[in-house]
Amino acid sequence: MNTIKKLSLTLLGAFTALSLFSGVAAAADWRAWNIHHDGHPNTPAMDRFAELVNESTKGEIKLEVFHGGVLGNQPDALEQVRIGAIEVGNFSLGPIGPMVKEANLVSLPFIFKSVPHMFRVLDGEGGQIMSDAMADAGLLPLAWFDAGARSFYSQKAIATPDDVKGLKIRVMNNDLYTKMISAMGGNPSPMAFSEVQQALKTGVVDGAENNFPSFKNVGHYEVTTHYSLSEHLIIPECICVNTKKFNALSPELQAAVRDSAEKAALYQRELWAVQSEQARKDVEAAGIKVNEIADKGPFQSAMDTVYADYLKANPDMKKLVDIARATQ
Ligand code: GTR
Repeated sequence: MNTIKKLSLTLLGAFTALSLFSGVAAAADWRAWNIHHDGHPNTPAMDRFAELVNESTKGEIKLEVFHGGVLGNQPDALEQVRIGAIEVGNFSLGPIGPMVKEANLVSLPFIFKSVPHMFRVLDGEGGQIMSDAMADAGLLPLAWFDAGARSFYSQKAIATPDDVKGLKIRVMNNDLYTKMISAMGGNPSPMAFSEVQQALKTGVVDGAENNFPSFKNVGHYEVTTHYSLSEHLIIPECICVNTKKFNALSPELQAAVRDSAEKAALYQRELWAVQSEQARKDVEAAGIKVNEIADKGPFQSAMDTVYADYLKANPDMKKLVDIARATQ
């Protein structure tokens, strides 16, 4: 071994001993993924999360949020968090379903009666089962965000499932959504969120489905004419952290990170309530025709085969479906 190597090994040893015995943990740089841009409620909520983490851990965790999906599309970013290449993110549970079976509960169309009903399920036994399974898969949920309900938009009003017949509809990556569209006679087209505006504009797809803030924020309303309130999916979102990195923190740091996420989620829900109303007003003012669907019964009945096939292939999911249905 040459002298320089020996010297550097000695220095390294001394440094390790020093940091082990000084009791000072090294500061960790954490990156957070966010798909949204300015003008969407989740962006300031994620900024608030970072501020709270940085303050409450006194800089022991330095969290930086990367907005606008610059760290990759959602399925890729989820894999990155699972392996710990990105520490944390604001994710929809939609694309988590293909990775964590239990999380797919929320992707069954019309499983929840309303957003408050969804939160009651998440806060109960059903939410615990989902959280445990997500944590086992490397995606530990720290808090839940509101993402309202998803409805269809296209160049025509949709009032019955028949109106979806023959339409090419963009969906997120999840077999349940392709089956949902096929059950209405439409042609599902799974695609990354970042590609949807162009696909709508060029007619690669005839329509898509989302909540008002996303419909507005990335300009889908500029390239469609009608938003039809089918509200077929109520999908929560999480602040999810890499399980191993979270579990490796001291109990104090874990509490600080969890508390920061919970506070950021409360803030997000407040912002959501105001800004989703505002997004609807804004797109209407820009010329979008919004149609209510008084009777959602035909959409719900069209999902009978989706449920039957899904529960046949995944009989163990019946327990969660029953829990959701029994939750008042
Ligand atoms: C949004 C959601 C995003 C993403 C997007 C999509 O409502 O907040 O995480 O899932 O929908 O449709 O891909």
